[in-house]
Amino acid sequence: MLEQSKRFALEGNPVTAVPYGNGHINRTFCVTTDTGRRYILQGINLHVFPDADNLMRNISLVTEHLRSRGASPVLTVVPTLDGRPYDRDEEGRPWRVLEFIEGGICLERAETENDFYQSAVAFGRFQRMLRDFPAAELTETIPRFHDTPKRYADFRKAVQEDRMGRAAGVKEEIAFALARESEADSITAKLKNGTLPLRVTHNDTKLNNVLLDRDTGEPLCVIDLDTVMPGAAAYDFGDSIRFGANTASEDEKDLSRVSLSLPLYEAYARGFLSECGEGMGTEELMSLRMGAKLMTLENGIRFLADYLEGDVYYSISRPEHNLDRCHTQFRLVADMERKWDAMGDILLRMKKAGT
Ligand code: ADP
Ligand code: GN1
Ligand code: MG
Repeated sequence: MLEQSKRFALEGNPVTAVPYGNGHINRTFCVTTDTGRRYILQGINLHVFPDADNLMRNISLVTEHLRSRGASPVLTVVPTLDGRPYDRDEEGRPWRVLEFIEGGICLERAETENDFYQSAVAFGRFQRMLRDFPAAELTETIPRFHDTPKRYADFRKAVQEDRMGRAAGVKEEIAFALARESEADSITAKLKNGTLPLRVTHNDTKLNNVLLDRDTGEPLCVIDLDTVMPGAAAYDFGDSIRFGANTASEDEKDLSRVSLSLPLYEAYARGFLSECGEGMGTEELMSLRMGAKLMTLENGIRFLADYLEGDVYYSISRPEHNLDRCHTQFRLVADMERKWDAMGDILLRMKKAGT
């Protein structure tokens, strides 16, 4: 990895490169140079992002826009020694370097309600700042990323092919998913017929994709911009809830610990709407609740499909890791169904209070 980092225009000579963070997609390292400067070195997952040129072009367009709107710090790409946005190794894998954003903390779980509130402010602000971004300029890095009906079609195919012979062991999980398929187009249909506005969204708003200021706890920077694309506000709201308002981790084995925390849900809604709630009509506001359910369901079927396909998409660190992840998502969906009215009331209360 050290050799790889030497091909970039770093300040100083790289002396260490250690695996870093908990992303499921890219291979991430923290590189330190002899001047003490730190950088993030990432091997881009070619299976997930086959078009590195357009991926890096999106990031540069989005970060330029954020900068022009006063965001600081903003994710910054460090060019190669010959001025390109990324490098390719002998096997053709693309590598990029980002400036390490110092002074931030990156959480895997919300330690306090305020942490989660602040992450909501960060993602809400991100979405607001991109309101006037010319969406047509962006390439869809992963086409139909949050098109839940398409995710269902992929899931059905994985079940049918049953490449690893695992389907017989997960009949209940498959039945759970299929029983909810009729809801899959709740957001996509409304985007298509114009009932919901198309916005530029982050699309992967896990808590560990935002940095909070280590001293003040306030938003520092939204990171992991690989999936910034046109989408619905509900996608960003929903994905944050699925990950951060779960009382357990995404891969918790003890399912009795998994539930939706309504206080965390409420804190997130407050933070998110304080930044991007202005001008949001009731239809879009109420779609946030459906976003929470659909993003959780969608991730559940994606994890299950990957388990059936032999764990080819997400990094795993144990044999049934994807199945464990699927279980937490489905358990959370079931809990949301129980708390459905309360989830709606919280949003309506906020509208009344003019948050
Ligand atoms: P993945 O797509 O695999 O999730 P990320 O871009 O989210 O990759 O990076 C993985 C982790 O690396 C993040 O969760 C965060 O902890 C850390 N990270 C990424 N970029 C930066 C950065 N510019 N500064 C500091 N930490 C970063
Ligand atoms: C992946 O890249 P990372 O780890 O932040 C995935 C998301 C999933 C998430 C589940 C490009 O996010 O869509 O929701 O794992 N990213 C991509 O934890 O597929
Ligand atoms: Mg990430």
